[in-house]
Amino acid sequence: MTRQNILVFRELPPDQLARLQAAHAVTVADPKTHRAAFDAALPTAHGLIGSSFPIDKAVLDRAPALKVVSSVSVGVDNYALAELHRRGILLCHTPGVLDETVADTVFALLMATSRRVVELSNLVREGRWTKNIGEEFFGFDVHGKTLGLLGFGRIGQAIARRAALGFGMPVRYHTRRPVDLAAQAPALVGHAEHRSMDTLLAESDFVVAMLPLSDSTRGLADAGFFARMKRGAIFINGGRGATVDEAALLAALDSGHLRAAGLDVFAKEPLPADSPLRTHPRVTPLPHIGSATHETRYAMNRLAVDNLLAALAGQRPAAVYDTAAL
Ligand code: 8YV
Repeated sequence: MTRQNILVFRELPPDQLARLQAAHAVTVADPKTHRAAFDAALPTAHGLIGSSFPIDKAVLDRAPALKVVSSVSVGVDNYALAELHRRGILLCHTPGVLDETVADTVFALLMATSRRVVELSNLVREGRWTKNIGEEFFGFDVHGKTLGLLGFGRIGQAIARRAALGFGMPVRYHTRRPVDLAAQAPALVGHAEHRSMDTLLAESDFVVAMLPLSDSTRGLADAGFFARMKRGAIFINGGRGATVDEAALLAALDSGHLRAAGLDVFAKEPLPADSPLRTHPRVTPLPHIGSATHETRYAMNRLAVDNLLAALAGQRPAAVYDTAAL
């Protein structure tokens, strides 16, 4: 196999970097910190690997030799899909290996918002626990409540399993087409039911958005969406921040219509210091840690390296994203 040029644009675990260096000429340059080195390596790069940086038309225009982009993420909203498709450049990603970890993160947000975990832990930390906890600090049960899921792919189904089988929660999900549970998720047969968006919003005590970012999901959770949610319900976002109109979310919280919100993703990341979502008393914000465990990030990096090595060897990578499916 001919040695080709690889540009690594986000740090890899040393042993995974070594796998690439054993087979190819590798440049490591994170554009956020080493822009000049990144730009200098682009014109001769055959393969890119990394995440959290927009690989848009401008970047692709300066990479004429590029054959494959291997993203260390399941989400592909950082990539110019139509341009990649038009240029015949392969896009690989890392689905599957992070499903359970992201589902755990979403459940942590569900529990933290409903039981006010962060707020009450801070009460203890700040020495304000001076007498038995009274009603003003009570939370609301999670078990037995109705969970509404927007997006019912692998991660959505992992969340549904936790809810239905672990917490006795009736699950409602909304997707463009009902899922054949018997074939795709037999464990959820009898536990998860498809609903129209309006019915799901009206029925659910928790609404969890696990949506990829696309033209059809951008700003989907707007004022009308929140108004159609049940009074006192909790909103969780574990997908992409830009699927939510954050001003509408704040208004729904401030009006008291929504009880709370748990957010792992934001329209702008890192969340700007002046964002009211950062300090809102009924918002539990997290710094996009959905997949951020040692085990899962390592598995994502290993799969991304597998994908890249296979593509550069002319073999079919394990996880190719269909850039024609716009
Ligand atoms: C990534 C994610 O870590 O996989 C995704 O789509 O959102 C996270 O798991 C993140 O994209 C990396 O920046």
